[in-house]
Amino acid sequence: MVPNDLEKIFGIVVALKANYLIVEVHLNQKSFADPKTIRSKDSLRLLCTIRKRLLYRGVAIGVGDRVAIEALELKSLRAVVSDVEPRRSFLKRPPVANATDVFVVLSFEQPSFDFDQASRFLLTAEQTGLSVHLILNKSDLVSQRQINTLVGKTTSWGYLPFVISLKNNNGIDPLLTRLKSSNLSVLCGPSGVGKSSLLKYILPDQPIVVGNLSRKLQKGKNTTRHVELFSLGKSSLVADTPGFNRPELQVGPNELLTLFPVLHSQLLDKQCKFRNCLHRDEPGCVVDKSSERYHYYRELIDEIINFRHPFQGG
Ligand SMILES: Nc1nc2c(ncn2[C@@H]2O[C@H](COP(=O)(O)OP(=O)(O)OP(=O)(O)O)[C@@H](O)[C@H]2O)c(=O)[nH]1
Ligand SMILES: [Mg+2]
Ligand SMILES: [Zn+2]
Repeated sequence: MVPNDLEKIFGIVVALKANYLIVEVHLNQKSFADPKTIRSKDSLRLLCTIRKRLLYRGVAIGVGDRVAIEALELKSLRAVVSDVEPRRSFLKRPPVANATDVFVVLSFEQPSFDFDQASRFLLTAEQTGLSVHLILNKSDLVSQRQINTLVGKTTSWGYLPFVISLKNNNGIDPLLTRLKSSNLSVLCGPSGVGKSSLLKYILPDQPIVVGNLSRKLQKGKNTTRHVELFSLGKSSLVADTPGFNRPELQVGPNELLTLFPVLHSQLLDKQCKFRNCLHRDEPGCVVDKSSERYHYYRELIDEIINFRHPFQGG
């Protein structure tokens, strides 16, 4: 950013609205002229336009970006974004800049857990290089035995899931602790699994809309339409995002194994004979073919090699 950073007011873009950015600023900044009227609040949300200079430069600004603002009008809560910091990460779908953690949210039922879909979400999440976590919601709709079976399975994939029920207030505390220890968490998953319900539960005063399920299919109705960030205390943000069913994964054959944590960890202390081993039937391959997820890896790698189009999502 340009010099004189200490005198600038910084904020985070928390949502996009038509041609405006909604920027949240914390009021404890040195440069903030803190008038009496707003002293009771920790932060403000401002409706911002973007300096033409930035638009001409073609700078992309989206949810999660850290920006500098000027021309602040406290009465109307308006300001102008004058600069943007370089991004540390960018998640393409859902689009979020500077995310640190991806929480894949799925439900046991309504909509029911689908292994192929779960894998697609986890693999695309792994591709971001961010920390990946799994939340299984609606435990109130299944038996303890069904919970144990699914938890056993996903644990063997390398994901010890947060099992929760928002209806019965179950399992939420450890999840909340984890969310609060991350800088910027993104909740992603299919429509109707309870992403917005989770945020509404944690932040009951926020205007978060929870949807109904379609009666026939027990699936979500795409209630959340835009990405929006919410503050969890001082230094944690969580993104609610629109649900979608089939993430698109574009991955080269040599990268695929790195997206399977348990298979990939087998290569930490040993090596396959050939450096370009794709872990199919090559001699001297050290990947354990009896591992829980190997068959899924095998299907995908065969598809990639044969068609070069593993997933076409929508
Ligand atoms: N039985 C049960 N229902 C739940 C639970 N959590 C959420 N729901 C219901 O699931 C439905 C969908 O919840 P939402 O929070 O809107 O789902 P979403 O993931 O945000 O969906 P989109 O915004 O469409 O992506 C609502 O009817 C909730 O009441 C739960 O723990 N148990
Ligand atoms: Mg939602
Ligand atoms: Zn190998």
